[in-house]
Formats: sequence, C-alpha cells, structure tokens
Amino acid sequence: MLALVSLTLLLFPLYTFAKDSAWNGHLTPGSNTPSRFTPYYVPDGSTAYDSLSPAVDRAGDWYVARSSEYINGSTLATTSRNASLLFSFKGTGVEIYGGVGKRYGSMDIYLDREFVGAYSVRDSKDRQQQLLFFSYDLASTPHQLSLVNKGSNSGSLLDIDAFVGVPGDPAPAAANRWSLVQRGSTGVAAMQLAIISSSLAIIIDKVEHNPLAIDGHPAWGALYYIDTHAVQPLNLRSNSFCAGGTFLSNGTLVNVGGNPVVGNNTAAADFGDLDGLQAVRLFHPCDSESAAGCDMYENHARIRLASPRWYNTVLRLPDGSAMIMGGSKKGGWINNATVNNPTIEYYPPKDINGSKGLPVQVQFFVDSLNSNLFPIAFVLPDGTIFIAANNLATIYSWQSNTERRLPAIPNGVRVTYPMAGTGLLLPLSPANGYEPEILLCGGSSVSDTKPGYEISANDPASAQCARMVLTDAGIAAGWQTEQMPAPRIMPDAILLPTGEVLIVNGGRSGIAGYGNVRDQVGQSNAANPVFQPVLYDPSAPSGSRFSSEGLPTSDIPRLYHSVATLTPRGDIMIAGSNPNLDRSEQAYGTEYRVEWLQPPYLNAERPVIQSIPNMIKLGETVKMTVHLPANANVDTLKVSCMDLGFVTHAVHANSRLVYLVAKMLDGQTLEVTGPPNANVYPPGPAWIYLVVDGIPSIGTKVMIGDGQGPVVDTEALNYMLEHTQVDQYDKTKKGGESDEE
Ligand SMILES: [Cu+2]
Repeated sequence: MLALVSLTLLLFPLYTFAKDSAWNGHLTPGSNTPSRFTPYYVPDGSTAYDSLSPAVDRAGDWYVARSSEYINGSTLATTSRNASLLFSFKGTGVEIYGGVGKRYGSMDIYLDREFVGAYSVRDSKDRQQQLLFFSYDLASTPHQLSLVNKGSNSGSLLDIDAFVGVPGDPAPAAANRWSLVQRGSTGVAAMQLAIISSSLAIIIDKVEHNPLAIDGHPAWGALYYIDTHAVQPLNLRSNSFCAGGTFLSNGTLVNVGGNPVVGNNTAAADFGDLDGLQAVRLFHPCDSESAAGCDMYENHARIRLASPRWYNTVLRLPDGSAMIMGGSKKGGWINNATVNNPTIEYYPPKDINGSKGLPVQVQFFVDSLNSNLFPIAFVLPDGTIFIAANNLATIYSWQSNTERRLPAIPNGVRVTYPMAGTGLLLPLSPANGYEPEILLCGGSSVSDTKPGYEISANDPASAQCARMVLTDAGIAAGWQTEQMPAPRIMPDAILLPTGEVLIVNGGRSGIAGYGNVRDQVGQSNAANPVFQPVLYDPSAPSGSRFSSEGLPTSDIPRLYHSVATLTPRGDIMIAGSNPNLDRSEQAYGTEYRVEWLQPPYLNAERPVIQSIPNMIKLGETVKMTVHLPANANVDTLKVSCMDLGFVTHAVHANSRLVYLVAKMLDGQTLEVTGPPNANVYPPGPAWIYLVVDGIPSIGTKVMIGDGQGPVVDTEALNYMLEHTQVDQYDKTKKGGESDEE
C-alpha cells in the first residue's frame, strides 16, 4: 500500500495538468479563481483572530515570521520550550491554526486552566495553515485558551498563525417550543450521513478540499460526536462522490459506488484516492465511545461491484443483504441511455434468476430515463420493493425479477435526481396489518429532456406531496395529492418517533446539481433556499396535515448535498450543502456548520427506557424496564422501532418506523414483541423509542434479528470476480492493484 501511495505522489503532477482546474483549490469570497488549498477556514458567523491580535498574549520567547504562506502574511513562532500563548474569547467553540512539519514538536493545551491534552504538530511534510486543535462544546461564556510549547531537541518548533472563535448559541429555548441551535462543524462537507451509535454519526463526502485533513491530505469522511461535536477524520481510499449506503443485518455499514480519481496539483499532497465507481466500502459496527480502531475498509480485488455506479440507491433486504440499484456508469449530471446502468446487483453477490452473481437487467430503470438517479426505494411488508424514479413508480419483486407498474406520479412531477424530491414509507402499524403507504414530496416538473441551457435555477420546484396505499384497493384509488406550504427541490423528510414527518432543507426553485443551468447562483443549479421546516402529520385529516407554526427559521441555505437525520436523542441533525465542484466560499458556499432542530418534547419530562435486551429476534417477546412520567396516559403508549436510514441526496434509504406490539405488565415492566417478520423490518440495527402522550424517550440501539451477516454465496462471488474487472472505468488507479501508468 505504501509503495502505491508514493508512486502516485510522483505521478500526480504530470497527470493532473489536463484535469479540470477547479479541483486545484477552493473558491474564496469574491473570487472565481481557485486558490491554493489550505485547511484554514472561517465560516460565516465565526471570528478569526490573527496571532498578532490583542486577544493573544505571549509569554516567553516568540518571534514574528513573515511569508505569504501564512494567514495575513505573518505567524508567531517559537523554538523555546514552555513559551506560551493565552487567547481570550467568548463563544462555544475555538480552533487553532498553524504549521506542522519535520522540525515541529508538540504543545499542551489548557482550556479555562484545565489541561485538555498534548497535541503533536510534527509531520513528515512541512505544511502551513493547518487545523491544530478544535473544541466545539463550550458553554456560551468567556473562555481562556492557553497553549504551551513542549518541543524537544528533535523538534522544538511551534508556529501559531490564527485562532477562530465560534459564536454562542441563541437564547435557550423555552419549554414546549421548537428551537434551532447551531453548533459544531463537520470538517468534511456532509453529503452522506448516518447515525452509527448513541454518540456517533458517520459523514461521507466526495474527494475535495475540505478543511479537515488526514495523513496530510484533505479528508472526505469523518466521525462526528453528536454530544461533544468533536470530529475525527476517516481515511477513505476511493472517491465516494456520490455513493449510497446501507447497514447489513450484522450492523456493518456498506457504502457503495462513487466516481473516478480526482486530480489535484496545488494541495499540500495528493488526495491519494482510488476509483470509487465500483467501490464497496465497509465500516464495521462502531459502538465504542472513542471510536478507537473504527475506519473504512476497502479491497477492490475481492470486495467490489460488478459494474460501475454513480448515484445508485442501496437498500437492506429481508435476507440481510444489500440491493444496489440503478445509477449511471460514470459521473455526469442528468442520466441518459448511453451511461445508464439499468440493473440491480447485490452485496454479497447472489445467484438469482440465473444471474450467477452478475447484475440483473430491470426494465424500470430504462423506462424511467432521464431523471432517474438515486431512485427512492423501500422494502414493503410483503417483501417486494417499492421504487420511484423520475415520474414513475413500480413494485419490484426481487426474487422473481418481475414488476407491478404503479400509476405515474401525478401532474408530471419528477422526484429523483436531478429533479430530486424525497420519499418515505409511512409508519407501519400492527393495527392495520402493516398496510404500507408511500409519501413522495417535492421535486420538479421541469422536462428532463431539455438541455441545461434551457433550464433555469429560477424554474419553480414542486410543492406536491403524493401518497398511495400499496394495497390493491389503494393502488386502484391512486395517488392522493396535497401541497406543502412551500415548493421544495431536494427536501429531506424525517420520520419522528411520534409518527409525524419533519420536512427540512431544499430550495424553492431550480434543480439539483451544479454548473449546468441558466441563472446559477455561484455554481448552484437551485436557488431560493427554504429556511423554515414544516411538520406533516400523516394521520391528520387531509387539509390540516402541514404546520409551520412555531418552527424556527434558519439562515443557512441547505441546497444540493445537504442532509438531515433523527438522532438517538430525538432531535434532528441538519448539515451539509455544497452545490459546488470543489469547496467554495462563494454563495451558495460549502457549508460545514451543523444545526440541531429540537422538538418541544426535548424539554418535556420524557419516558425512560431503563433496560431492554440488546437483541430482539423477529416475533420474539421480551421485557423492557421503563420509567413513565407521573400521570402518563398508558393508553397512548407506543413503542417505535426505527431505522434512521442512510441519508444522501434527499434519499433516506431504509428509513422506517414499525410500531411494536406492546403491553404494560405493571408500572415499570413493558412486554414488547419484535417485528413479526423480516419483511416488516429487514433484520439489522434499530433504535427503540418509547412514546407516551406524544413524548418519546431517548432512543436505545438494539439489533433486530439474530445479528448474523447475510449468507455469502461463494460461487456467485467468485463468478462475479472472475467475470468482471477491477475499477474498469478508471485506468490510472485501481484499488488493490498496482498502478498501470
Ligand atoms: Cu452528488
């Protein structure tokens, strides 16, 4: 592996000159010329303090070094042991930027006089404007940060270039009100998001010049600690632009597909990425609080797709495996017949309908051209798959490779990329025999055969939501439509444990993507961001389901490559937005700030799950110990078994809420029965929320099923490996193989 990386470093300057220059850095405010990449970054609302500013007091022997390499042309440096700086600021977060390199040592950091830790600034390469330290979880009060040079003879240099102060939260929310808190920074643009444990979310981006770095190159994946807002870069190998993902039945996260290698000739180092088009990236369950040892695993020689896929959707099946559907054979924008990948394949590969582990052709992905990328799909309680793509919908039976085509989505509204809407399977309940109902919201009715120059970022998006019950009677009755308060392209719809749906993010006009249409804002194909979320109650009578009352308004545009998910706490994590080829600070810029939308129930007295088995088999009845608020109405009690999904491009893959059959035995013992079968809840990780009087508990992670991984068909796997090529699109770099050039 080391040999490959160093070889690549040597090759890159020659290879990349022909590449798109916009990959060579990031756009700073007021400039259209990509600048030299450095991780130094000051988001809107944050304040930068040069190390020469009066907010910084020096003790010991410091000198001022001047160079255009430094922020504002200067930096404070020392080689003197125990020389220190004291930085005073007010706010909830702080970052330190400076240099790293071979002659550098380490520093001790103290916050409000408490020792935080020792931080190394040594690196095999000299680099400036690096993020040396951050903390994002401080009280909104005045703070003092001090750092002390601890270098020794083998490396005693420390240079501190700038500090960034992150502002305080808005006033704390009153009880019984929604509130929106901005706190934390993702470090890599949050294109893909999934909750992996009670404390961790995983964020996956594409290869680009993110401020968070690893091994001397920008990171494009990270673990985000939802309680402390710390971020830890992940060392992804291949380009995950733009992948889909799912958890398998044993809890392993698979992240699938992507794009070829990205060239780069101005950064401190090569990205070191591999072709991601056939990538299957594995992330094993990470329940450890420190996330120690948790990283992505890739080995394209043994673990890969049979065919290249960009913008594919990935779903967990009732047998615990992943179904990988559709996409394009190479990156681009709107799909077309030349690059379309109108097939389904599986991970691990299956021999199904004579496929011997190879992809299976599905006519729906031909008929749904052009606007059919990132299809919206859900497993239905009879084991079939609902799929929406473009303005079409179908029920696909994967065991028999047959389809039951559904009525087209009304009024010509297209719901998948780049006319991206969003979709959900509404809560499944034993009360009606788990009758499935699909909700599709937003999108666009712009023609998908028009060239980009005939489409405008100001073309109105669709406000339509369409619902259909997927029973014979429901299908005969067809789609029922209603209108959101605002049109939305690229909305995110999030199931809450209460059964309500929260709709956030997106724009009022344009379509998804960047750099393709008229009237772009910066590079964005969409404009007029919608800043206020809306709550949708699926069980309310038609006409009174939408409510924006009391829902706070953001000032952060969340357009293309934005995400949102429910957290175990029950609030909604909102992140991302990057309608740009590479990191840009021009509107609509690359957005790293995180917002937390807090429902009123966060401030209420909440029920508590005191104990629950960590594994619940299908149909198994187990006992939970619970604590209910005083005067709780036990008749309103519900147990919500939820898959929080894998979120990317407004697709919330596997998002699911199944109400479990539950009975209070006494004041604190609750008898609860696991989902009745693998179709109602495909086995795998789940979050259990206890809901009483409309107030959910904090969610507890359990494994539904037996925790075993999907069956591996060795014959199908070997047949696939023998009959397909590694990374067939990109001839320059192949995962697990040596360089060809
Ligand atoms: Cu994308």
